[in-house]
Amino acid sequence: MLGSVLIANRGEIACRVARTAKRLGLRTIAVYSEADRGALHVRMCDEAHAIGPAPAAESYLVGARVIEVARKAGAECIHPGYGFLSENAEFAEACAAAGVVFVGPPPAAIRAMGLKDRAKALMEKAGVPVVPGYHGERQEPSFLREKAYEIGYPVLIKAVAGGGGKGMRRVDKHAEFEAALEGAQREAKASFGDARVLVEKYVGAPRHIEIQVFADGHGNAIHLNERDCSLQRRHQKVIEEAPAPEITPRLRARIGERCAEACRKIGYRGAGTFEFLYEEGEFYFIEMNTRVQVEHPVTELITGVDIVEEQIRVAAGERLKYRQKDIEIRGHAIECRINAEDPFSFAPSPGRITAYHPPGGPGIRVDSHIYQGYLVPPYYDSMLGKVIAYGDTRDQAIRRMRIALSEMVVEGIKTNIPLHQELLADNRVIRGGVSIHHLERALAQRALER
Ligand code: MV4
Repeated sequence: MLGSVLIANRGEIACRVARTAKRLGLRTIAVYSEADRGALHVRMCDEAHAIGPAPAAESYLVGARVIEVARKAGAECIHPGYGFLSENAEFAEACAAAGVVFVGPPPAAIRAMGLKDRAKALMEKAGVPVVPGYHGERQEPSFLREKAYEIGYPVLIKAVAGGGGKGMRRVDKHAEFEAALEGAQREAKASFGDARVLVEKYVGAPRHIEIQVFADGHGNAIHLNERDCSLQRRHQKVIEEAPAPEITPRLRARIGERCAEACRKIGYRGAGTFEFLYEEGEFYFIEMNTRVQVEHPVTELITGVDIVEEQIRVAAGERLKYRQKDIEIRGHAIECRINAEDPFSFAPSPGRITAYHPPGGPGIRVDSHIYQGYLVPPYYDSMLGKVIAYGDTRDQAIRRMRIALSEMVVEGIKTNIPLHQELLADNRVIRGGVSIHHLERALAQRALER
């Protein structure tokens, strides 16, 4: 087993990784920017090293700096958390070159999955259902336009290197295709330095359902069931839950096994997530994430698996502790992301936290890095942490969450707690199974009613 870990991240995920690493007996090594001198992850770890100025581009994103600290501190591995360096294949390679284990998949897998066309082609070959469309090499406008016609409108043009909706254009009419293609290519080139696109059938009102997988590189690959992450705004998830409402055990086993089999076929290792659009009983693969995700706790609560522990174990070359038959679903879990932002305008709200009281009690988990007196810096994303509620049933998890949100005190800054309370009072959210458009539609409706 590994003896020490450098955690190349900040905030709640750095604290989350530190907890499991300590329990496994690893020496924990934090890195921090100038803005994070007083951060909780710095206090929680056995030692901490400064890596540069507040902007992430000058600190948390500087791979060479992180590796230099890892070498000096004698870190045996680097856990990248999510964001920052977590899906950077060059960084994973640089770790290997420096003799430090990267806690994540092989660089080739990160690279392959970072390109949507390659990911789709690999998954299609492995028997995972993908969104119908064209994801080949050819990029001539007339050819792609012909493909769009064959696929049938509406279609969606997506940047091959894209993410988070950038370089994405919906096209409703054949006459509008070429202008939309130009726009998508321009945006893709500017954002990713890669103008290539793919064309897909536009799925009208799907849910976002993702499957958590794990592979150990010894031929064992399992799925840890699904999460429903449909409640999102501008590609930022707001509430996630597991299992997904209405998914039957049969459907779950079928899609889960396809994902696990795909992992075996591509020689995947580590934690991963297959993202799907789900509509009318059908799953359509859109992309794969090769990191631990923000919403991993809902999966942990329903399966009892510590996802970070398995990540570290697999990185150390060990076998997974679990076989597929060991993975069960017990109860239901729901997660609210608590952000420092105005609950109406969504403007970020950095500043000093003057009072803090976290919720608690049976079935409540809080993954956060904030404390009374903490100064929320303006440099990073606005997430302060997550409240996760667990119950025997979905209804009980939601009840516990409502009470938890009402108990929670965060003063001095604005938070989105009122938004969560509003959503958990919405009958369609309570019923479950809303589409990816629900939150933005509900917000538009709210704006009209004010
Ligand atoms: C789609 C889609 C509809 N049809 N693909 C958005 C960003 C990227 N991750 C994939 N996205 C979508 N791809 C087809 N063929 C709708 C979305 C989409 C979306 C997907 C998941 C979660 C939230 C979303 C919000 C808007 C659009």
